[in-house]
Amino acid sequence: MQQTYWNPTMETMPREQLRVLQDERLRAIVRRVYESVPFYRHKMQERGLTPTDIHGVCDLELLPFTEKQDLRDHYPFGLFAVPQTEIVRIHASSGTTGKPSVAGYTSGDVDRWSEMMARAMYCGSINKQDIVQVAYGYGLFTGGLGAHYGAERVGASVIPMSGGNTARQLMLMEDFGATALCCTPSYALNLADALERGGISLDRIKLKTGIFGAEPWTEEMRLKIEEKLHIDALNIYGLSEVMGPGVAIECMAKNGMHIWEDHFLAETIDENDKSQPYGERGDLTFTTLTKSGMPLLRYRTHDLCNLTDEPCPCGRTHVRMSRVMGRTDDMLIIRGVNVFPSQIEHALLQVQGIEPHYHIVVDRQGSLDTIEVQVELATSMMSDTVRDLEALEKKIQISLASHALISASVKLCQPGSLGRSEGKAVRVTDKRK
Ligand code: DLL
Repeated sequence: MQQTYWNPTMETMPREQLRVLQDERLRAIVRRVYESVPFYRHKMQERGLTPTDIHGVCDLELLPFTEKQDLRDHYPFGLFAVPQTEIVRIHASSGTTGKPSVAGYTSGDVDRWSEMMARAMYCGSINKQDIVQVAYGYGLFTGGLGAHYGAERVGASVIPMSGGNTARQLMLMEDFGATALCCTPSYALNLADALERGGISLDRIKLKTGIFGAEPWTEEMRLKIEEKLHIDALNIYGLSEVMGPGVAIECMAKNGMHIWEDHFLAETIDENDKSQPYGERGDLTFTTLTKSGMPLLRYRTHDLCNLTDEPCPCGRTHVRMSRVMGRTDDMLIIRGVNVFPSQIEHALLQVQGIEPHYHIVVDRQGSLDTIEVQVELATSMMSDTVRDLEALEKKIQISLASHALISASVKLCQPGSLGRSEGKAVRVTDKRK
């Protein structure tokens, strides 16, 4: 596989050498948080630990976990490891209710983040020849500015669109000749549909790559987007507490996202809080090795995935994480069956005749949970008879039963009738809550 690396030394570093670097960086970060963040000093003291007990990655399991609640308890700046005068940027997690979790960045952090996003751009073969349309939201959300700085770092021309205003997005995409698009996968699909609806032919669009993330999506959704836009669609992962987009990104092998392990130590943790071997699904947990504004020890993301260190054809040596299967707090329990919205997406996209626009409504009748899956018909199905549509409904139910193990009622909706997202899609209404 033909690949150009942004930072070949780091991206292809032999794993033994990477481990030596991680050991060194881990010792340094533990010392720093012990000295400058009272929360971590107390947590370590409770465990009878001092920084000299941590010799390297082999001692990682001795360290305490950090939960989102810890960030909330120390809202807004209580976990910062530097004086406020050193902080040049503040971001906060998405979420509309309650206090957000806040992250502070020093100029060094912003520089390292841009470098990691530049690596991500190169993973998608995006370079100074490219025109990058950033349709992630700009603001407290890290998507817009994260992608922006990375695209600028590789010398691309950036169109800082932010999210929304679909008609204008399409006009400028065409007029400016955007070759790369950064947004959520659900918004990419909306843009693709709007192109189709507007009768804009794909020859007028120069897109070749999409860098999509910030929400769970399936392999089937990738194929749909690639087919509709004629692009390579790559998955990018990140979270504001740890950095923002670019913690991990797929290369053109499209087989898992490389986690930049010179900056982050990743583990997956099981229900008993034990670190698991590669290959086992668990709660993705990060220790930041180089962050200076707000370093984190063993931060529990609650994103479920597995890790692999199998060699990748692209030549990068950093471990890969699988797609996020769901978050522990996204999991729906329907009559005792655990199901993630992404399993429902997977089941739906096995069936021909519908579009990947769907919404899940969970309710309770008496003591019984009910689940309705609303999904849009493909325009080509609109002329079908009632009997054909009933047959389609049945097919979807069977697919849901076999792929997601749920018995759901299915509501077929008119094309374009379900709400569209401009950022992260909201897939579920749970009326039981
Ligand atoms: O979503 C950062 C980001 C921006 C990532 C743009 C990628 C692209 P938060 O708003 O803090 O940050 O949300 C983080 O989003 O814990 C996951 O649950 C979810 N998430 C992010 N990327 C992916 C992905 C940004 N590729 C939370 N697949 C994370 C699945 C994702 N879920």
